[in-house]
Amino acid sequence: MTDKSKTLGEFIINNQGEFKYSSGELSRLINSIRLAGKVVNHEVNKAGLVDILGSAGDENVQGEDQQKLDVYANDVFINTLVKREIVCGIASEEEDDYISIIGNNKKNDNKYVVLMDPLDGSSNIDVNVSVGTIFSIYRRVTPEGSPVTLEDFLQPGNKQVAAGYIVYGTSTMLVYTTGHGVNGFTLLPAIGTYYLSHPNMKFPENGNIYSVNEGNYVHFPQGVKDYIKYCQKEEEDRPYTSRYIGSLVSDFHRNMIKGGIYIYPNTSQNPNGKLRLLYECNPMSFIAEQAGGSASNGFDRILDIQPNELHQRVPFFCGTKSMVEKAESFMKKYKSSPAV
Ligand code: P6P
Repeated sequence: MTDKSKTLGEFIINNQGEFKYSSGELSRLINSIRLAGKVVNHEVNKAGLVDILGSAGDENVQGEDQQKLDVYANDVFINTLVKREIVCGIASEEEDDYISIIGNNKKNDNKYVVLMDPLDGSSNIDVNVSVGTIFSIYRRVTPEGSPVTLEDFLQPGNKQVAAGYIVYGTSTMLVYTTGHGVNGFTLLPAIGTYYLSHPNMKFPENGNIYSVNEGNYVHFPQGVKDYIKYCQKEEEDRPYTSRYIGSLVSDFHRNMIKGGIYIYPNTSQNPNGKLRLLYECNPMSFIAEQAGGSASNGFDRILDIQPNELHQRVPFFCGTKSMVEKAESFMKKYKSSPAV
C-alpha cells in the first residue's frame, strides 16, 4: 500500500541521521539521482514514439535529434551530478575511464564517488521491455581536496555507503539502501513525485523462480547445468519456474518481491561472465543482502571481492539466500574445473 504521506524527499530527510558522517551531502546526492531518473524516465517512456513519429520533434540536451538512449541517460546523470558539485568522481559503463569532478572552487573537496550503469538492458527499449539505471556510492579514500584516483573507485562492495536502481517498467520505481534496509519508491508521473510504496523490502524466505539465459546452457559450468536440472526436477517442491527478461534490474526486482535467483555465470566465451562488478553486481548485491538475500560469484561473496579494474566482469549468482546456497553447493562440487 503506497504511503502517500511519505515522499522520497521526506523519507531522505527523516532518515538523514542514519548516514554516518552525514552533512546532508549523501541526501543531496540521492536527490540528484532522483531528479535525473525522472528526466530519463520521460525519454524512456516515449522511446517507441521516435519510430512512429519520426524524430517526434524532440531534441536532446545538445539540441540534436534523439540520441541513443543509453548515451542520453549517461549524459543526464553525469550533467546532473556535475552541476550540483556533490561528487568528486564518476565512473560509468558508458565511459572508458573515470571522470574527476573539479568544483567551481577548483578543488575536489566533495566526499563521494558514484559508479553507475546509466541504462542497463537498453537493447530492450526497441521491444518495449523494462530497463533500469543502477548506481553505487562510496566515500573517497584519497585525501579530500585532491583529484580522485582509480583507488577511489576500486573499492570492495562491502565499502559502499549507498546503492540502488531505478526500474523503468509498468511504473517507474527507485529502490535503494544506505545499509539500513531496502525501500522502494514509485513515481507518480502526473506530479513527478516518488512515494514510499514498498517499505522495508525483503526476499521471501523461499523462492521458485530461476532467471538464467538457458540459450547459453551448453557453455555453462557443470555446476550451473546441474543446478538448472535440479530446478526442473519433478519432486514435491519443484519444478521451479523459469523467468528471464534479459534486463538485470527487472529480473532482480521481480525475484526480490516473489523469491528467486538470477544467474549470469562464466561461460567458455565469457570466462568471467558478462556483468560488471563495480556498477552492476556490487550495488545489486548490497541491495540483495540488505533485503535478506545473498550474492556470490558461485563460490565467494561478491561484496568481498577486491576489484582490480574499472570494468571487470564477474560471474553472478544473486537472490533468495537458500537458492543461492543451493546453486553454490553444485558449483563447489566442480570447484577446480573450468566452464565447458
Ligand atoms: P544476455 C543487459 O545487457 C544485461 O547486462 C543485463 O541487464 C541482462 O540480465 C543481461 O545483460 C542479458 O544478457 O546475454 O542473456 O542477453
